[in-house]
Amino acid sequence: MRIDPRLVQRLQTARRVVALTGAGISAESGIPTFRDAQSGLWARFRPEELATPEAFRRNPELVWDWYAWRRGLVARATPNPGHLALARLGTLVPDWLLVTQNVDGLHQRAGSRAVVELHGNIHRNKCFDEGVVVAEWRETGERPPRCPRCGGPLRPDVIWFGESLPAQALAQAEAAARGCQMLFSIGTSAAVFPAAQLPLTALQAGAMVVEVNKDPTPLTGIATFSLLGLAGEILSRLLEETWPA
Ligand code: BV8
Repeated sequence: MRIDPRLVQRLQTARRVVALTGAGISAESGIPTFRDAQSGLWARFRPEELATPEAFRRNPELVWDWYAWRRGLVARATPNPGHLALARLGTLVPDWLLVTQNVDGLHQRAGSRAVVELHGNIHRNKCFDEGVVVAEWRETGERPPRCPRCGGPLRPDVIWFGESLPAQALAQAEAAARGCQMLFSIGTSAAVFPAAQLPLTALQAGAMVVEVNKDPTPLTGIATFSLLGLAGEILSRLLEETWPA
């Protein structure tokens, strides 16, 4: 499927561009999305049931082990052409901001700078009771490990359902969505708020909104352009058509 020349021309001339990514950008790196049926031991759990403070209070060891399993997947994964195309676009667009819902850190490993992580990062842990990041603790084999200061259980430093997003990151993403000329919504089901509000904010501010997604989403019918397919292929082709190597 050809990319509309109006989209290419806009990207060539735009100064302020935002890219919002979701789990779909990491799917081609072998990391299951929230909607994918989880594999193996985790097949019987839905992410929405595990990514909550209630789930952690009810069964901290289960939630800790789920994140440990996901950390293992991320450690074995490498950035894919979609991550790499976005990193390259970040060097070509004058005022570029990459906002991600993902917690896997693959954008940073692909070379993207100034990544706004709306939902935290799976590689950081914090004390469940104090809320402060904990980088080192005594490994006793207990899962979850204990905070070295207060003895409370450690938890991943990610934003769970029902938890507020980091105020500074959200404010930066919202300001960028209001002020941009173009916003890409990539690999996300556009169903979880407040992240899913960002493309709507950009639309209302008069920006061109481009969806790049494998399946239709609530955004598909209202985006300026919706490119259905794999992010790795589409973003690589877009980069090539906009700035031929
Ligand atoms: C909040 C981090 C204020 C953790 C995540 C009732 C009670 C409480 C809250 C709510 C409520 N009703 C609504 C809410 C708000 C709630 C919400 O939006 N719920 C939804 C389900 C309706 N939001 C929140 O709770 C947020 N906080 O509102 O605080 C508050 C406080 C108290 C009470 C009320 C409100 C916090 C939300 C953040 C949760 N944390 N992740 C972790 O990673 O473990 S969310 C997680 O799911 C992701 O980060 C992402 O944001 C979201 C959706 O996942 P996606 O990234 O979109 O992935 P998904 O699998 O859904 O889709 C992948 C897409 O990629 C698909 O469309 C697929 O087609 C496509 N794809 C696949 N492969 C490819 C591809 N596309 C291209 N190429 C490919 N190769």
